[in-house]
Amino acid sequence: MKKEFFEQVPVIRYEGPKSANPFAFRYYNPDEIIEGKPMREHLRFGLSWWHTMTADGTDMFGRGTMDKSFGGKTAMEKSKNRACAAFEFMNKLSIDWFCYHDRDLAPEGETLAQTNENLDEMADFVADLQKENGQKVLWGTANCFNHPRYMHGASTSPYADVYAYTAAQVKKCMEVTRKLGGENYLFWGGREGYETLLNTDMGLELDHMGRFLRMCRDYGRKIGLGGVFFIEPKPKEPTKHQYDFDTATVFGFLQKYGLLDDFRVNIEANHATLAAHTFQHELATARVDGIFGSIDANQGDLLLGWDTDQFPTNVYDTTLCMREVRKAGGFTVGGLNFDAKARRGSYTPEDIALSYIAGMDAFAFGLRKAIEIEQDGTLDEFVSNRYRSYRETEIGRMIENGTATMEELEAYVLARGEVTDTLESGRQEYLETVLNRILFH
Ligand code: XLS
Ligand code: CA
Ligand code: CA
Repeated sequence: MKKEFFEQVPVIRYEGPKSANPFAFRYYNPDEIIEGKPMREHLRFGLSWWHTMTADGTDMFGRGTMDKSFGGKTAMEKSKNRACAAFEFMNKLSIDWFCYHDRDLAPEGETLAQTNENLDEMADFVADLQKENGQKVLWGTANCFNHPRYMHGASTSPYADVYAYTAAQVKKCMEVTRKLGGENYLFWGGREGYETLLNTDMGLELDHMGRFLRMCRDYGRKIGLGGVFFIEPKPKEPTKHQYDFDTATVFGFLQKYGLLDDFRVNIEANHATLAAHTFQHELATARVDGIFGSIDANQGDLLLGWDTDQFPTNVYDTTLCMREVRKAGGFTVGGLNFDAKARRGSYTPEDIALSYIAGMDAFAFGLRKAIEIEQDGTLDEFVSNRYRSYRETEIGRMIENGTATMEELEAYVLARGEVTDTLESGRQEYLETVLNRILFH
């Protein structure tokens, strides 16, 4: 008989909003058809291998509180048991996707060749589990930030040998991701950034990173990685100033280095707040710039100024997020990867399931409410009406279609006089009440 790793966790089913069963979904009903497709396809939930299968609660002040060996004794045995446990967990929670770093899947060896062998063995193992269970890779990525060789950065390291090592590691990770049928491939900046300009040539480092990503794209396409390359913005941590600060910064970078056709952003909620933006702002920026790709679903704590990667339960955020996702045309390539971990004190295997249920239900609630907001129409009508002078007046139409000149605008205002009388209230508090009415009826 197949070994069960999460014995304490039953198969999680939808029981509706009134259910008080902790091991049930109240809003996520995976196969419920909404607008012609099942909820699971609207939300495309993903499991993060690192937080879920390997991270043991170690933090800056203390050792691990969770046993993530899943009964394995050697490093490879642990990796294999983790993989079996991951698929069991995804099956029990109706999760269809997963994301990983190369080093989450397999342990590092003494040499790169040995490390690659371990990774190949694990890739075959995981590929078999995929065949048996059906889950797919939303994205893979290389961990080019943990090892001491990356202390000064990876593709932005001042040392050419480290740049070369980074390329070798990413090459292998792309090949593995291709083997596992990965839809997309991700670059999170890791240590691509700096602490002080006293020792840093920023222009050179950015050029190296741009060149590196072009090389990765070309190699990825060459081996048949057909999806999207994601960049995940983050403003700080581990470096003081990360080069991929936020979505707007990444957009400028992609433009400058000619990467816009192949790259989009993977937006993480906690990184948005670290950049002093709302999650919604980052999503809206990506939509407006045409580079919305995928989401790392989590939330930070505004009283703790670091990357806490908590499971998302704030329904205002999940609703406004799903509203943006829908405005961007839904998830066409990406999904909602839970880059989130149970708190260090929530150390039992049940807590992992309860955390995922909390996050999945918060986003399922958000999806349902985002649709209700559209059906209600009040917010969309308000915004549209606010800009009506660009449609309904002659001068507005001239501005809108780009024909108005400075001279014409000056002549218009000289003839019309003061314009303050045209302004209306922004009605922010009323609109917040509209949102509450829809969320909590
Ligand atoms: C770290 C990032 C990282 C990426 C994948 O802050 O969130 O986990 O998502 O490397
Ligand atoms: Ca992330
Ligand atoms: Ca994070």
